[in-house]
Amino acid sequence: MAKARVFHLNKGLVSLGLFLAMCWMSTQVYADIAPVKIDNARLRLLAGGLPLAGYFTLTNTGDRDVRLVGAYGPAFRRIMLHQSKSVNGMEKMVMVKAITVKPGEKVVFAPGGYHLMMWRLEPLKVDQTTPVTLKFADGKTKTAAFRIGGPATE
Ligand SMILES: [Cu+2]
Repeated sequence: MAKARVFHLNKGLVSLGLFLAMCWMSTQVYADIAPVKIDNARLRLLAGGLPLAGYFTLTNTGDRDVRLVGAYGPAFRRIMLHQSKSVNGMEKMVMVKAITVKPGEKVVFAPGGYHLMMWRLEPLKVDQTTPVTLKFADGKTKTAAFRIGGPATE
């Protein structure tokens, strides 16, 4: 009887150990992914060497603020956060250091407002997709496939 009990205890410990190991592994995989949703991710491709504009909707699906601080992707030499503003009737672009999104809220990147300004490394073709990773202040990231559209992309 005593022997059987010890056996059960050990078995319990082994299961607990396995369970903890699995928890640890899943945290390792998911800890670096920001709790956000990226919808309608698209790029506006202009002719020549002009930088592209990146648009999307970013939703905070977590329970604390997220702070977007930058972006990068394998097809780009440089990506900056920009905002178009109308100043005295003139359209002007300004650099943005960070954008904070509160839990459950969203921020829209669209023509005339926030956008990614993207300098490409390689030629890109309309209707292809290319991955872009958004970078947050806490070091977490989220990657989405951005669909490449022509100059009329809105
Ligand atoms: Cu810009």
